[in-house]
Amino acid sequence: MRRSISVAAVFGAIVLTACSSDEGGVGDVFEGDDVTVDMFDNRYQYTEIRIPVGGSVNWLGAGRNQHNSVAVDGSWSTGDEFGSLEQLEGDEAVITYDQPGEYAFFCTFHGNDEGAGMVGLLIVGDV
Ligand SMILES: [Cu+2]
Repeated sequence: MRRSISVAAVFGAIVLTACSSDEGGVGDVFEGDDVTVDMFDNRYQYTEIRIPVGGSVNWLGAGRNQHNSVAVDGSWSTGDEFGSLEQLEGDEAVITYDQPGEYAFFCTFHGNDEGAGMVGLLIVGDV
């Protein structure tokens, strides 16, 4: 193991070790062009999502509770796309991301903008 491993990588490894499940445990990473992210009760299917510039994410309600996904920096929100911050099971909000960047995101019902609870990180492009 490299000595220069980042704190984030160590944290991710710990989470992956602690929680492995068949349908995407906490800490799972997705990398690809377009992705559907289930918003479970009360966590995201992936907590790290990597897409290219122009890639899209389908934020899909997949729980009994209402969920959403909002960028900490305010640059995007499923509420803007869906018309409501209350997505129930089967409700979709497809957002295409044209601006490269690292976007921390959270569910306004079950997480917060300080990284607690139902949160994740979206990385668009090579940043
Ligand atoms: Cu939620």
